[in-house]
Amino acid sequence: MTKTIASEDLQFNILRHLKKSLGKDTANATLYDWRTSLSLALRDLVVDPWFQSTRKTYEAAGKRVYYLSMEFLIGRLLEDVAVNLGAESASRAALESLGLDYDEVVHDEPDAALGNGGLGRLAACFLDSLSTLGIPAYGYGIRYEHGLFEQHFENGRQIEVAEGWLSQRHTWEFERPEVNYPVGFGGHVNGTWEPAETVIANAYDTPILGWKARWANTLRLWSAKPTVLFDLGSFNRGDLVGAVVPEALARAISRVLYPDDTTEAGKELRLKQEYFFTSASLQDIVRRFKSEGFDIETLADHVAIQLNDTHPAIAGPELVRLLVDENGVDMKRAVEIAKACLAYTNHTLLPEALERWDLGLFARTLPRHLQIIEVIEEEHLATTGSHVRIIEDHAVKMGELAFVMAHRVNGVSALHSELVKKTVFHDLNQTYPDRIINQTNGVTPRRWLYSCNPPLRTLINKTIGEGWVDDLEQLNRLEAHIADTGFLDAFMAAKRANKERLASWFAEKSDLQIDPSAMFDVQIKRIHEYKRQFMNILETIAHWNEIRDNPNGEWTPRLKIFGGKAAPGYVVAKEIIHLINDVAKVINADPVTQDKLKVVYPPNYNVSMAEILIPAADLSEQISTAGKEASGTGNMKFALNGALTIGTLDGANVEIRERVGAENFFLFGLTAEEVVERRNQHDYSRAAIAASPRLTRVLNQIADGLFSPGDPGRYHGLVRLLHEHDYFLVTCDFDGYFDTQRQVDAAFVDHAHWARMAALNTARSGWFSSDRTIRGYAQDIWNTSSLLDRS
Ligand code: F58
Repeated sequence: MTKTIASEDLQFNILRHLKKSLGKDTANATLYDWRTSLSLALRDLVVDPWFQSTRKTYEAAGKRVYYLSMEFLIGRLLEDVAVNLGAESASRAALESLGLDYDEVVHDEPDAALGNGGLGRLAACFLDSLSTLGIPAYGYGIRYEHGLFEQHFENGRQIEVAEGWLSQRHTWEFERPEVNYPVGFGGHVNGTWEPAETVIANAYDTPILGWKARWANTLRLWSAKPTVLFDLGSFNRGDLVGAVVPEALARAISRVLYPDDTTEAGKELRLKQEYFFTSASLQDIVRRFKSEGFDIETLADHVAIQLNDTHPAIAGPELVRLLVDENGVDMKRAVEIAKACLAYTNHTLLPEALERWDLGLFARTLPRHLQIIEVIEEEHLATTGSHVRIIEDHAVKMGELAFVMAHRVNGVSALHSELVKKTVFHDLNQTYPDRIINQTNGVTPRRWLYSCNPPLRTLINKTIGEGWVDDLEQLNRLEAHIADTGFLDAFMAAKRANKERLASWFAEKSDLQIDPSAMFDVQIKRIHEYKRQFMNILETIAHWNEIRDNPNGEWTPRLKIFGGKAAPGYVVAKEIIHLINDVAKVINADPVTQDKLKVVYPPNYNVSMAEILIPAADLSEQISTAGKEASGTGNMKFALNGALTIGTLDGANVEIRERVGAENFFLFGLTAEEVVERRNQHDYSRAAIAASPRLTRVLNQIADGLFSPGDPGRYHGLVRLLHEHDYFLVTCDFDGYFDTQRQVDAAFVDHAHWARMAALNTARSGWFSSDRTIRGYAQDIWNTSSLLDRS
């Protein structure tokens, strides 16, 4: 339980750390020094709850959850820790008395961006919920030296620059030089595996504190080190570069987060990264299990391993290898034990995103694992009569491997889980009919409402108390106030305050003047064709045309906000970014539409930017081609913060709409089934373009170079794509989207009604807490429970 933290004590400890840990005095301390000192002072307070949780876990001798993920998109931690400790106001006061501003100090922290997007952020939300719920758990991943690249725009084009979060001290982690494991690659199997190359995985632990500091789990990230630090022989022979080569090769494994898997080059390194962290994690898990004196036969009673997508799917054969080769378990039994421990979460239906490794590469890198996979495959084929192979077409199929080796496979929204059964794993689902289940994603209310939205948090606390923070469904108590105009006014005043905060943020970063009374219409996510940022910008142009055609009409002022990065090798996504920036330039300079329409695209969208944008949004764009977005989690964050959604029946949009009410959601577009049917129609995109004068006009304007006057051919490729291969049906959904946007315009100016719809979105989004999701995993997959004593 939290003790009240006195600001005087905190101030004392900040000054102590400044002097004793950083060797600085107040006269020459920088913002970095103050932030680090505050972080260390707060970190001191995390250690006791962390130790207590570990002690209780050992005493209970029950099951631990191990969440294996290539990505943890954490963002900043300082505010998170302050909030969970109940030390926010003490920190504010302590800094103030030192002449410092808390918000400025907190915002100085770089994001830990060890992830690409939704999948990595989900892992971070899950860690938060596991700790809040008091479920003993470890997150396991890679301590990348460079997280997700920084995005810059040069003349509207995306440029990638290496990110360097570790160039500063990362205050939250504890290095564990004594916790290290060898990880081998290549070589031969002569009875036993003799790897050709070995690197060392070295652990770094970050405590993850739950709400009210009742519990803390550990995020253990692995860093790759060489077995021999330095080749002194080469050095002494004068080969100065050769002397550091082994070190450089080993360290390359944890050097950088893969921003995509679209390039051939570096694939081998990616496979090595996956095996590296999976092997180290499993060695650590088995070591911990054995240290408690349990019989290896009972592993699955103590260990639940969740695979976050296929990236750690090598865990199946690796666990079997550890059991057979290092613990003398019989092969058949080892496969059984491994299956009982493992479960797999699928996050995508895009076939190109399901990993497959070239057989030659796989055999060269992991020869022993290939043998084990052959045994697994043989057993699967022989015992079930299934024809689905794991090794096929000269490739190892990691989705199939993960599926066969898991006792449960889950999708991440109701629609997605059904589509997983019908499409990617259709045949395996027939063979193992009870294996696929659903666990709809969720988001942590601590970060995504309590911390990022102080005005709304204050209003909610005043209205229903603070119980919602770890019991989010309590938000439904707000519904009792929905007819109270005082409450609705206060709700919209909170929104307004967030919009003003965002407007000043924009003013600081650019010379753009933003009117906070305009509708803030936001699409923030990775740039991908299926997410259809392209459709959004086409609609923006169409709307601009209509305003120009009738400049004295009653137009609802709108600010279109885009944010997101494209994978460096994804050419079409990068062209879409360029187009959005080019369109923004033209529209923002147009005196006719000046106060009616603006387009902004702040570069380098990340977790911290989301924390400013989401609370300020009026409209949330969730417009993917139905059947393509597995779930979405941004969609939940927006609804929770009182934005209305314009969206398709895709991913978790379906469940959001069911919960907030169809009348509080702007629906358009083809359904997943209609999408499949439409694709079978001849020349569907040309037909859709021909049937829409509005879209035809926009495409002609782009093709004529209206937005790229010096380079009129710049977007011919994109325009042609829509005519010839509009796989994501932008053309077919365009008119429906445009018309629905006009309904949004009309609704927005009815302030009272909009306020009611917005407040209902917040009141009815409680189910989308990641606490609910984690309870589902604990019950349906892991068979674990909370160790919190709720006294
Ligand atoms: C996302 N996947 C889904 N993948 O697209 C999204 O619908 C879902 O809400 C989210 O997972 C959480 O379930 C996703 O983010 C990746 O980032 C891959 C990482 C590895 C490289 C390829 C992209």
